[in-house]
Amino acid sequence: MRAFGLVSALAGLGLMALAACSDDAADGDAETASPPQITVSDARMRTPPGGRDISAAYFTVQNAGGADRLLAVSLSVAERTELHATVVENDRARMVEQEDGVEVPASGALSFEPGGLHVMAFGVQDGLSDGDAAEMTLSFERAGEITVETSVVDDPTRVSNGEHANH
Ligand SMILES: [Cu+2]
Repeated sequence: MRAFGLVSALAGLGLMALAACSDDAADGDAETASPPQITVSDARMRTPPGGRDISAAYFTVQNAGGADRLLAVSLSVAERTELHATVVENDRARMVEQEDGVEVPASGALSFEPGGLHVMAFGVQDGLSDGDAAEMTLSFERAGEITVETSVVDDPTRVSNGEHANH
Protein backbone atom coordinates (compact mmCIF):
# COMPACT_ATOMS: atom_id res chain seq x y z
CA MET A 1 0.00 0.00 0.00
CA ARG A 2 2.86 2.31 0.84
CA ALA A 3 4.48 1.71 -2.53
CA PHE A 4 1.19 2.23 -4.26
CA GLY A 5 0.71 5.43 -2.31
CA LEU A 6 4.16 6.66 -3.39
CA VAL A 7 3.50 5.78 -7.00
CA SER A 8 0.23 7.58 -7.04
CA ALA A 9 1.80 10.54 -5.26
CA LEU A 10 4.45 10.66 -7.98
CA ALA A 11 1.85 10.14 -10.62
CA GLY A 12 -0.08 12.94 -9.05
CA LEU A 13 2.96 15.22 -9.21
CA GLY A 14 3.59 14.17 -12.74
CA LEU A 15 0.06 15.00 -13.69
CA MET A 16 0.32 18.34 -12.00
CA ALA A 17 3.51 19.11 -13.86
CA LEU A 18 1.84 18.02 -17.06
CA ALA A 19 -1.20 20.10 -16.26
CA ALA A 20 1.03 23.10 -15.60
CA CYS A 21 2.79 22.55 -18.91
CA SER A 22 -0.35 22.14 -20.89
CA ASP A 23 -1.80 25.17 -19.15
CA ASP A 24 1.03 27.25 -20.53
CA ALA A 25 0.66 25.61 -23.88
CA ALA A 26 -3.10 26.04 -23.71
CA ASP A 27 -2.81 29.80 -23.92
CA GLY A 28 -0.73 29.46 -27.05
CA ASP A 29 -2.90 26.63 -28.29
CA ALA A 30 -6.09 28.57 -27.79
CA GLU A 31 -4.60 31.33 -29.90
CA THR A 32 -3.31 29.07 -32.60
CA ALA A 33 -6.15 26.56 -32.44
CA SER A 34 -8.83 28.98 -33.53
CA PRO A 35 -8.28 30.14 -37.10
CA PRO A 36 -7.40 33.79 -37.69
CA GLN A 37 -10.22 35.90 -39.14
CA ILE A 38 -8.49 38.70 -40.92
CA THR A 39 -9.77 41.79 -42.65
CA VAL A 40 -7.52 44.40 -44.21
CA SER A 41 -8.57 48.03 -44.49
CA ASP A 42 -7.15 51.49 -45.23
CA ALA A 43 -4.58 50.14 -47.68
CA ARG A 44 -2.70 53.10 -49.11
CA MET A 45 0.70 53.88 -50.54
CA ARG A 46 2.50 57.15 -50.78
CA THR A 47 2.98 58.72 -54.18
CA PRO A 48 6.71 58.26 -54.75
CA PRO A 49 8.45 61.52 -53.87
CA GLY A 50 9.67 63.46 -56.93
CA GLY A 51 11.30 61.22 -59.46
CA ARG A 52 12.25 58.48 -57.01
CA ASP A 53 11.23 54.84 -57.26
CA ILE A 54 10.98 54.24 -53.52
CA SER A 55 7.80 54.54 -51.53
CA ALA A 56 6.01 53.19 -48.49
CA ALA A 57 2.63 51.55 -47.99
CA TYR A 58 0.32 51.25 -45.01
CA PHE A 59 -2.81 49.40 -43.94
CA THR A 60 -4.74 48.12 -40.94
CA VAL A 61 -5.27 44.44 -40.15
CA GLN A 62 -8.18 43.47 -37.92
CA ASN A 63 -8.13 39.94 -36.56
CA ALA A 64 -11.26 38.48 -34.98
CA GLY A 65 -9.69 35.02 -34.56
CA GLY A 66 -6.49 33.29 -33.47
CA ALA A 67 -3.00 34.73 -33.71
CA ASP A 68 -1.22 34.86 -37.04
CA ARG A 69 1.93 36.32 -38.53
CA LEU A 70 2.25 38.69 -41.45
CA LEU A 71 5.18 37.40 -43.47
CA ALA A 72 5.30 39.66 -46.49
CA VAL A 73 3.39 42.32 -48.41
CA SER A 74 3.75 42.78 -52.14
CA LEU A 75 2.54 45.58 -54.37
CA SER A 76 1.55 45.25 -58.01
CA VAL A 77 3.43 48.48 -58.78
CA ALA A 78 6.70 47.67 -57.00
CA GLU A 79 9.50 45.29 -57.92
CA ARG A 80 10.38 44.46 -54.35
CA THR A 81 9.21 45.19 -50.81
CA GLU A 82 10.41 44.85 -47.24
CA LEU A 83 8.56 45.09 -43.93
CA HIS A 84 10.13 47.88 -41.88
CA ALA A 85 9.70 49.21 -38.37
CA THR A 86 10.71 52.76 -37.52
CA VAL A 87 12.83 52.78 -34.41
CA VAL A 88 13.82 56.00 -32.64
CA GLU A 89 17.18 55.90 -30.89
CA ASN A 90 18.90 58.99 -29.51
CA ASP A 91 16.36 61.19 -31.29
CA ARG A 92 17.26 59.62 -34.58
CA ALA A 93 14.75 57.53 -36.46
CA ARG A 94 15.98 54.57 -38.39
CA MET A 95 14.28 51.73 -40.18
CA VAL A 96 14.72 48.12 -39.19
CA GLU A 97 13.69 45.33 -41.50
CA GLN A 98 11.33 42.81 -39.88
CA GLU A 99 12.81 39.71 -41.44
CA ASP A 100 10.64 37.26 -39.51
CA GLY A 101 7.47 39.14 -40.27
CA VAL A 102 5.16 40.84 -37.81
CA GLU A 103 2.89 39.20 -35.24
CA VAL A 104 -0.85 39.64 -35.71
CA PRO A 105 -2.36 39.33 -32.23
CA ALA A 106 -5.36 37.10 -31.55
CA SER A 107 -8.56 39.16 -31.39
CA GLY A 108 -6.55 42.29 -32.09
CA ALA A 109 -5.31 44.68 -34.69
CA LEU A 110 -2.05 45.52 -36.40
CA SER A 111 -1.49 48.93 -37.94
CA PHE A 112 1.11 49.89 -40.48
CA GLU A 113 1.20 53.69 -40.45
CA PRO A 114 3.51 56.62 -41.14
CA GLY A 115 6.16 56.83 -38.41
CA GLY A 116 5.72 53.19 -37.44
CA LEU A 117 5.57 49.89 -39.24
CA HIS A 118 5.50 50.28 -43.02
CA VAL A 119 5.95 48.38 -46.23
CA MET A 120 9.04 49.73 -47.95
CA ALA A 121 8.59 49.53 -51.69
CA PHE A 122 11.50 49.51 -54.14
CA GLY A 123 11.42 49.79 -57.90
CA VAL A 124 8.09 51.55 -57.87
CA GLN A 125 6.51 52.05 -61.28
CA ASP A 126 6.84 55.49 -62.87
CA GLY A 127 4.04 57.98 -63.21
CA LEU A 128 1.84 57.09 -60.24
CA SER A 129 -0.20 59.99 -58.95
CA ASP A 130 -2.66 60.75 -56.20
CA GLY A 131 -5.92 58.91 -56.84
CA ASP A 132 -4.40 55.94 -58.67
CA ALA A 133 -4.99 52.43 -57.45
CA ALA A 134 -2.83 49.32 -57.21
CA GLU A 135 -3.04 45.86 -55.72
CA MET A 136 -1.54 44.90 -52.37
CA THR A 137 -1.13 41.25 -51.42
CA LEU A 138 -0.55 40.38 -47.79
CA SER A 139 0.88 36.93 -47.03
CA PHE A 140 -0.01 35.49 -43.65
CA GLU A 141 1.50 32.38 -42.10
CA ARG A 142 -1.91 30.86 -41.37
CA ALA A 143 -4.51 32.88 -43.28
CA GLY A 144 -2.58 32.68 -46.56
CA GLU A 145 -2.70 35.48 -49.13
CA ILE A 146 -5.18 38.33 -49.00
CA THR A 147 -5.24 40.82 -51.87
CA VAL A 148 -6.81 44.25 -51.49
CA GLU A 149 -6.93 47.39 -53.56
CA THR A 150 -4.63 50.09 -52.33
CA SER A 151 -5.01 53.74 -53.15
CA VAL A 152 -2.06 55.88 -54.17
CA VAL A 153 -2.13 59.08 -52.14
CA ASP A 154 0.10 62.11 -51.62
CA ASP A 155 -0.69 62.11 -47.91
CA PRO A 156 -0.91 58.65 -46.35
CA THR A 157 -1.35 60.11 -42.85
CA ARG A 158 -4.96 60.77 -43.82
CA VAL A 159 -6.90 57.60 -43.18
CA SER A 160 -10.16 57.27 -44.99
CA ASN A 161 -13.17 55.56 -43.49
CA GLY A 162 -13.66 52.68 -45.85
CA GLU A 163 -16.65 53.20 -48.12
CA HIS A 164 -17.01 56.80 -47.07
CA ALA A 165 -13.64 57.63 -48.58
CA ASN A 166 -15.15 59.60 -51.45
CA HIS A 167 -17.60 61.65 -49.41
CU1 LIG B 1 11.46 51.76 -44.54
